Amino acid sequence: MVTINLATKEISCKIVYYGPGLGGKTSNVEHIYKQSDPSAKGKLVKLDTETERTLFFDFMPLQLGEIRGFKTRFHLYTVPGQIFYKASRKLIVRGLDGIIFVADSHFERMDANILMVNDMLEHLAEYNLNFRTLPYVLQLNKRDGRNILSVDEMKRELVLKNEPVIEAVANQGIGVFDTLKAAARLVLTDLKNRKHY
Ligand SMILES: Nc1nc2c(ncn2[C@@H]2O[C@H](COP(=O)(O)OP(=O)(O)OP(=O)(O)O)[C@@H](O)[C@H]2O)c(=O)[nH]1
Ligand SMILES: [Mg+2]
Repeated sequence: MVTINLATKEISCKIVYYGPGLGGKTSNVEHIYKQSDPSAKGKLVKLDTETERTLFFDFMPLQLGEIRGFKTRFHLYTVPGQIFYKASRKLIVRGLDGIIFVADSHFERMDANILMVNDMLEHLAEYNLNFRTLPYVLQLNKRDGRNILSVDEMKRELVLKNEPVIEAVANQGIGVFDTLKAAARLVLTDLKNRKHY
């Protein structure tokens, strides 16, 4: 849920990275963390297992410029992609303003991508969030992999509406900021279009 603080002139939004296990969600946020100016970022909070799989969430607040004199603050979360953390994913979806789906481009991960798309749609429906109007970006990650599907094949399987589709190699930082910018733009446009603001 977008919150607007009139006293501090700040707008805060929540963006969640969703997707299958080991798809590269945490790598996206880590890259953003490393590349962001210290004055613009908060702490990167990570709760993970000994093998660096996200256990509950990764979270980082990030300041991304101003609109009409208001500072825009984005809170970035990643869900744990392992199947059995479904309950944690549901908690993290609560109150979100935008989603970035990080798909794994490997041929053998397509089933896992589709499973997670359905898991995401299920959780959104549980909170009565309308996917049709929700800011949503599809990231095709791991484009450096060997056994990967073509962009067209992936789009055929995974595009759900008219969302921006961005190719990435998250652990090298390729496509990471383009993805975040696309999502931020959609969230801020959505905010402007809402009549009750
Ligand atoms: N080759 C390659 N490896 C990547 C890419 N993106 C991430 N990785 C690696 O894939 C592994 C998993 O990445 P994470 O970012 O931890 O994946 P995750 O989606 O957060 O995984 P969970 O927390 O378990 O859901 C790490 O070893 C990353 O370095 C990529 O584009 N190409
Ligand atoms: Mg993770």
